[in-house]
Amino acid sequence: MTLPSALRKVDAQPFEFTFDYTHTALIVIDMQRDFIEAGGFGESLGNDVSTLAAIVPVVAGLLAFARQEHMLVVHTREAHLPDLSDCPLSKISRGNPSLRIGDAGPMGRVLVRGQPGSEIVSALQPAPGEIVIDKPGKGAFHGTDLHALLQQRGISHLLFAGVTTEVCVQTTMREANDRGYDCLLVEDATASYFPAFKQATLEMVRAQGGIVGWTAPLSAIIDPANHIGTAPMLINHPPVIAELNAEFDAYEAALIRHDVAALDRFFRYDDATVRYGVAENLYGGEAIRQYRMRCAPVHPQRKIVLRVTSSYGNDFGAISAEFNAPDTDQIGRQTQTWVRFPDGWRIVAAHVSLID
Ligand code: TIU
Repeated sequence: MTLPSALRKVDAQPFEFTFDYTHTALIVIDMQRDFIEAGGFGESLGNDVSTLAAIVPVVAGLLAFARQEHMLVVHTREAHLPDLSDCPLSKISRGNPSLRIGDAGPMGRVLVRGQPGSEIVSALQPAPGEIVIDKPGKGAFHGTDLHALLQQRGISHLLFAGVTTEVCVQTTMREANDRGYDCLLVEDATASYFPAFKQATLEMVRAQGGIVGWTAPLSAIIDPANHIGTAPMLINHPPVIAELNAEFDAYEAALIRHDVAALDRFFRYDDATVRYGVAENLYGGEAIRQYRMRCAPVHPQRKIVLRVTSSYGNDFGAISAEFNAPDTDQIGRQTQTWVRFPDGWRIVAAHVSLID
């Protein structure tokens, strides 16, 4: 697996867009059946949905690129709670649609979470570890924790794809721009029911020196000539340290309550994972799992007395801690090496020992 540590330079409008893909997320807006297939909300508003389906292969190509580069991927869906308590009356009552939000249609209740219409189309299904956000508004920041999720992960740059260009995509891009993100809209990975509105949106986004952001086609983003070197590695970046400490706290809590299933999940299940315990050398995820099932609980008064956490880049860290073990009067030490995988942080090596 290559480490995500390169800068890219994209030939974009109104000028070059530079991004470090360890600090960039792809936001795929509302590629759900309600907008793209017949029988959903888009068609109920009187739209011809066929123009939207055409971008699915391009969005799939962009997703493949983002995954290859280990970028954070966020999918959004415009979908309300079943009781519509998060849907303003103005949104339900606006206009004269053939089906209103919450009505039963050919793809279940229109624009309601969990209904077939709110599913992301099959070719663009989220992969494990990718974030999926159900949003009540047109903008993905309104009424969601998207900003906090991006801040936690040190994200500063966003690539945008999805539908519809001038409604949910543009609204979200403007929200992001006001929150300090550099945003690039991928021209051929977005579509509108009204081609002229798409064109106007591309132009207004990049006008006035990129007043809202940049635009570029997919080909300019995936061009291998874009690589312009290695980004400086962020060491001990506070959001990454906070994530590692939260993982450590959760691991420690699972130890105290002897939650074997939870403890198992913290270790990467892989032959290369190693755990040196106080009295055993365990090589591989299976050996660690077997040990967990037979090991005794830790002393309930066990306390962490010192902890040092370090991180290198967004996806790698080490935690060293001293703990007291009241039953032995000795000082315990443990060191864990953590790596962020698509489904979360996992320990890949650990060492526990006791000294007098
Ligand atoms: N109607 C329309 O163009 N769009 C929406 O209602 N939602 C999104 O754009 N996702």
